[in-house]
Amino acid sequence: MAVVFQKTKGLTDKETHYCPGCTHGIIHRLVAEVLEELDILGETIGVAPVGCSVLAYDYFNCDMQEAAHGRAPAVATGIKRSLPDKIVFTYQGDGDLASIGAGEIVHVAHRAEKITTIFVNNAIYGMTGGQMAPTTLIGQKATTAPLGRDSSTTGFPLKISEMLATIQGAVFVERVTVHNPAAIRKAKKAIKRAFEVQIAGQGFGIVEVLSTCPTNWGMTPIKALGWLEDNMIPYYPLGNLRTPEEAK
Ligand SMILES: Cc1ncc(C[n+]2csc(CCOP(=O)(O)OP(=O)(O)O)c2C)c(N)n1
Ligand code: SF4
Repeated sequence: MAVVFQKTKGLTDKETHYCPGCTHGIIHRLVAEVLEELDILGETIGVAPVGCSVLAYDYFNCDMQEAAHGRAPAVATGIKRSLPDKIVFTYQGDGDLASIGAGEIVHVAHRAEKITTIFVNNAIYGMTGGQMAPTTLIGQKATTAPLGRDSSTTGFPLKISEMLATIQGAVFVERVTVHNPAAIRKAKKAIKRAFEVQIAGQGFGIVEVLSTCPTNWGMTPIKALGWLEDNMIPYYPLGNLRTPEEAK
């Protein structure tokens, strides 16, 4: 019988620890499929974050390095500069990248490091139990914002992709989502393009992926997908913000 679908070689056989309905797993699969399709699994080094995806080094079937919270772009910089022929990516949540790691992500773009970042924005600190992140929406409840985020005391959610798109060294910036099959196909295209930009040596690339955290949002997986569509996409519009052609 013809094989019509099989698990990508880009993932190991390890069962993931993610909660039911968490979209981290879908994003892992897309990255892994892209690495396999571009035939770069053997040359790729991923940098795992601190957050729910802290064990990503067990799931991606390529060389992996763990970094301290928020520091993945700095670790990736060292790897890429010492091994320029390798393909280097970071996989980071919004607490990791937009809070403690805000400086690292700005300066990796500022230095135009030739690495790729997969930025998983689920608008909350997942691993540590649902505290407010810089990306938490106004009115969204978190353990540290039990009445919902209030802009008068905590400001407004940070639009990382828009911010990075103002930096010349960030040559590929796109925001995607994985809340339905059509969106997942588009997300994969963006991830592939970001890695192609690195292969062509064109500069820093980032794909922000809107993601769900049913556990800390206090929703069923299905409700969480709808909440993402109704609440996250209006504030974090999807689409490409920068291509290498525009960055010239
Ligand atoms: C230096 C340091 N500060 C704080 C923490 C605690 N910590 C671990 S994970 C995390 C937040 C993770 O949230 P996010 O990056 O959004 O990833 P998610 O778990 O939602 O995927 C925090 C604050 C830590 N491990 N190290
Ligand atoms: S806590 Fe949230 S982000 Fe972490 S695995 Fe569970 S659903 Fe996913």
